[in-house]
Order: sequence, then structure tokens, then C-alpha cells
Amino acid sequence: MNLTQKLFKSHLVSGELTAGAPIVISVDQTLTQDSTGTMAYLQLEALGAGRVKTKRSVAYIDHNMLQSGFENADDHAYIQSVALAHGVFVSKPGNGICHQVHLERFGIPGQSLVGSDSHTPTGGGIGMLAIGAGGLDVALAMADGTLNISMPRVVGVELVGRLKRNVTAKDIILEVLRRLSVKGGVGKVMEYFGEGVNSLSVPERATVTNMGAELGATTSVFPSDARTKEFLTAQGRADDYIPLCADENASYDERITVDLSALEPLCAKPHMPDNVAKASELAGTKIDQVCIGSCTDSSLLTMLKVAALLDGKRVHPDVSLTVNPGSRQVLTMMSRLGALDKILDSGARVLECACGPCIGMGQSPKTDAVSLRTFNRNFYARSGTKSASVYLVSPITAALSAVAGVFVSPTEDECKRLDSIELPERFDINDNLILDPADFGDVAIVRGPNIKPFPVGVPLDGKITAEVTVKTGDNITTDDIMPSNAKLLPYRSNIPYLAKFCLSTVDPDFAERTEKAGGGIIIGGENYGQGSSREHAALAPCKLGIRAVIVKSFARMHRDNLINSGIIPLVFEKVDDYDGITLGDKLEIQDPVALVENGRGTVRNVTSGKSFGVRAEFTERQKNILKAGGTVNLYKNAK
Ligand code: MIC
Ligand code: SF4
Repeated sequence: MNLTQKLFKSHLVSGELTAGAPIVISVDQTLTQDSTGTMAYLQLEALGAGRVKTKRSVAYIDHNMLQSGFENADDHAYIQSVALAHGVFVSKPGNGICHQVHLERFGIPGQSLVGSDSHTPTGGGIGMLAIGAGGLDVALAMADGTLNISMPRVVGVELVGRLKRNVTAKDIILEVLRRLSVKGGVGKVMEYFGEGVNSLSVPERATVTNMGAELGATTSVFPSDARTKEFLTAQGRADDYIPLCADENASYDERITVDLSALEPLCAKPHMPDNVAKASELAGTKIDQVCIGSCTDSSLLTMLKVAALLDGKRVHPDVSLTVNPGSRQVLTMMSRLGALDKILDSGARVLECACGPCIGMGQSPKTDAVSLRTFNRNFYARSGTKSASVYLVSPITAALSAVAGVFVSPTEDECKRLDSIELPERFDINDNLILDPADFGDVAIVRGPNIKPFPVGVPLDGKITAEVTVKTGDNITTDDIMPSNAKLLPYRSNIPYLAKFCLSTVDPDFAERTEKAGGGIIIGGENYGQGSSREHAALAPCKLGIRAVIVKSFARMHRDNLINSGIIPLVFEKVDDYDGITLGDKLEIQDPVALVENGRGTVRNVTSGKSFGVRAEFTERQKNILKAGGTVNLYKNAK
């Protein structure tokens, strides 16, 4: 067996481990963060759940940190109180980005983790079965300790050779993205193996598993080995270590090989993480901003490299360099090891240990700016500046470019300083910003005025007749469907307000048009809903009265979120039928219940007089959810 099969087998509650089959797995741990967390806990409450059934659940506050009004602080207070009341640990603002902190303090090899954030697979860096999901699925996992999912196919990624000193883990995942694209991982787990694995430390592995989310993969995983033990020991958690790997000669559904020694510095050009080019092709391009951080590249190792390259240098006068350490532990260690001084002395702006610019919470670049970021996503408008060009790069490229003022493709020679970097044997452990529910008695739940009830779908009955109120192209992201930036993120617990901005990057009139029409149907292209786990991208359309989304193909988490909200996700039987639909067409689904039951059906375009076939393949559970008008309705009906 490969490692993925072993991990699924050890957590299998029901179903068969055949690719594509619906299965239920047991969930050992969950994580939420604040921008998805308010909804997840509102839903946990709506499900009537008591104390969580998992071994360990943690609520992080790391996204909405600007507190420019009462809204964020309201959300923080709600999350802290509702989490503690349900037996969930809380990682307070300032403690760091959920995935970095979880890896450091809570992740355990061999355990399963479900998180309301798409980059939850970071945990695969220490051999966890770590899966991102919408808030409602995480609420369900907390309530009963299980997750419903389809058994993925397993792609074996064999790593051979060793990275050159001017190449980093970011370049490995960029290379995989270059080959497979942002939809290449849908329905798959990326399992890394081979002699090249040994040369990668846990933070490097975590960069790869984290950004595997950009492939659309269900998760990514590395073996748990001596390097994992080293990391857990440094975290004072040697007892959590167990060795885990694939059997010798394990088979995979697909296989690719990446020769680490042949990799060159890469980058992803605007506006997609798979728009990969050699950094050398961009060399010399004038730049305006460099941002170092985010859950994919903000570990101590990253910061030590950045500090070594900035040591004694000055950030170019035309460049703004920002640095977000991934956790308070990283920041403390940077300070202890002298790296912080070097970074500050260079003229960098050191920001909070949080997501920050990665989710557009501040640091939006200037008009037409070229911004180099060590992050994982460069989707259109995500930085908060629509005209900006965001390139995803390694921390080495970022640091050298910040000094040069132009895009630099690092050479081996320029990186000699990195040879002496070693991770410490012990990390500074201070969990003062982590609240253990066991230390709190009965906690009263605090609900400020920013916390609004979430919308629920309508049960299926009768026919659906609705107008096409938007038609999109391929690879529409959840950042398009439900934009997130400093102005909107404070309203993550206020769907009525957020809904006004639904799909505004694609069509600013969509929300108003849909509301006026009393609902609608969305038409989309390939890989619709890629990117984040945010169920707001389903809740906002639900609020607007969207009944169905018909596309060429879906991203996994968004499809699940639509079902949870009672919106029917349908796929064109023939992709060409997409071309025959125009904005404003009236579509009719005669018998939606039969469509959902049969897995196939016909949609009539009343405007054009033509009909087209759609596929509607759902598990029995999903059929029941859709018929009830969403998961919360189904669970309430069952009570
Ligand atoms: C992201 O990187 O897009 C986010 C913000 O972390 C999202 C979660 C969210 O929308 O709150 C994700 O990746 O799931
Ligand atoms: Fe935060 Fe960015 Fe990571 Fe999302 S991708 S969790 S916004 S750092």
C-alpha cells in the first residue's frame, strides 16, 4: 500500500477504498480560522452540538486582524467564547497563522485533520491526513468526529536528487504546478516519496504540501521519518512521533518524478499559480513591492534565509519590503538568533504574525505595481489592487529582488551565505496565547451586532425556472465569487452584506441583477470555484436566491459547499452546450428531485427553445441534503 491508502484505511468508518467511492473517515483533529470560523461555529450551534467529539480541535484567529471597526473584534470574541464553550482550544490573535502554528504545536503524524481552510494539507508535511473543507463540514466533523468524502486517486511524486542552494521548496511545488496545472490535482492526493525526500526538512515539506492546494488536490503527504522526528523533538513533542511510509514497491494511480537537482528558480506570473516561468525570464523587471510570509513560506527556515541575504544590505529605495513571520514562535526565534535585526536593519517592514497581505488585509500595492510575494496565490485582485501584477516567488528570489529593485533570478554564487544555515535543535516553546478549554468552566457565548444569522436553502419541490444571471469563464476562484479584502473580510459573519459583492470581479451587476430577478442560475467554465474553502462563496449565492450552478467542471470544496447550502451543482454533459447559453436566458429544470435522484437530466433553455443534458452525480447523502435544501435543514429535520 502507499502511505495515502494506509492513512485512509486507518481512518475508514464506512465505504470502500476505491478511487471515486464515497467514504466516511474518522477525524482526530479539526482546525478553524476566524474568517471561516464564525460561520463554522454558528453552524455548530445550529446543529445543536455539545462538546466536540474530536481528540483535538483548535480555533485560530489569524486572518481578520486589522480591527478597523468593531466587526473583527466582535468575531474574535464570539469565536473565543463559542470555541471554549464547545471544548475547542483557541489560538489568540498574534500567535500566528493557523497552519504554521498547528504544525508546530498540535499536528501528529498518522492522525487525520480537517480544517476550514484550503491550506490545511500543510499538515501532510509531517505525515498527517490533512484535508481542507467548508465550515459546515468542519462543524459536522467537530460534532460527530467524521468526514464524508470521495476516495481520491493517489499520485506518487518521486523526488530524486537534491536542491541547489539557490532553489527552494517553493520551486518544487511551482514545478509540479507547471506540469499539472491548477486543476491537475482535483480528486487526487499527491504523495511524495523517494530518496529526495530525506534532504527536505519539515518546513520545506510543509511548503510543498501547503501549496498542493493550488493543484486542487484533496491533500498532499510526505512520509513521517527521521526529519519529522527531528522537528517534533525541537518542538518538545518527540512523543508524538511515529514513523510512517509507503510499502516498498507500493503502487500509485499515477506517477511523476521531479529531479530536485535539475530545478531552477521559478515564479508564477499573474494571475494564476500555474502560470509558471523561469525566474530568469523575468530578470531585470522593475519591481515595487516584495512581501515575505503566508502559510506557505513563513517558517523560521525561510526567515533565516531571508535574513542571511539581507544582512548588511539595504532595501531598494523604490521597493516596499514586508515580512510576516508565520508564528510568534518564528518571530521569537528570529529575535533570539539575530535574524530579526538583520531584516529590520535592511529597511523591511515587519508585520504581525498573521495572513496579512496574502488575503489583502493591508499592503495593497500601488496602481500598476509589480509585487513579488512568497505566497501561494496570485489570483486577480486578491492583493486588493486590481491593476497590480503579483508574482509568486521563493524567499530567496524575494529577498535578493527587494535589494536590487528589479526581479532577480538567484544564482548559486549569490546564495553562498545560505550554506551555514541550520535549524536549531530546540525551538522556543511558549503557549501563552493558546487557551485550553479545560482551564475554563462554563463560558457564556458573546455575540456582537456583527454576527448575523446565515442563510439556509430551500427544499427541492416543483420545477425550477430561473434566469442565467451570470456567465463566467474557466478557473473562476472563490476570490472571484466572494472577494476577500480589508474592506470585506470584517463581514464574514454578515452574509446579507457580503452577498452584495458576490462575483463582483467578474460582473459588478450580478448581485443586484440576481436579487431583482428573485434568484437565478450561474453558468461557469472549467474548475469553477477553485481556491479557498470559504463557504461564503456558496452562502452568498444562496442568500441571493441562486438555485443551481451549471459548469464544465468543479473544484472539490466549492462543489461540497454548494451542496451544503442546497444549491444544485450540475455539469454540462457536452461542454459545447456552454456556448449556447447567453446571459439573461431563462432556464427550466422540470423535475429537480428526479434530476438529483437519477444523476442525469435535461435543462430546457426557454429563451432559445433548445435543451441540453447535465450530469448530477451525487451520493445518497448528498441527494438527501439537496432535497432538504441544505445540510442544516437535513439535520434539523432529523431531530
Ligand atoms: C485563502 O487563502 O484564500 C483563505 C483566506 O485562507 C481561505 C479561507 C477563507 O476564505 O477564509 C482558504 O484558503 O480556504
Ligand atoms: Fe492565510 Fe494566505 Fe495561508 Fe490563506 S493562504 S491561510 S490567507 S496565509
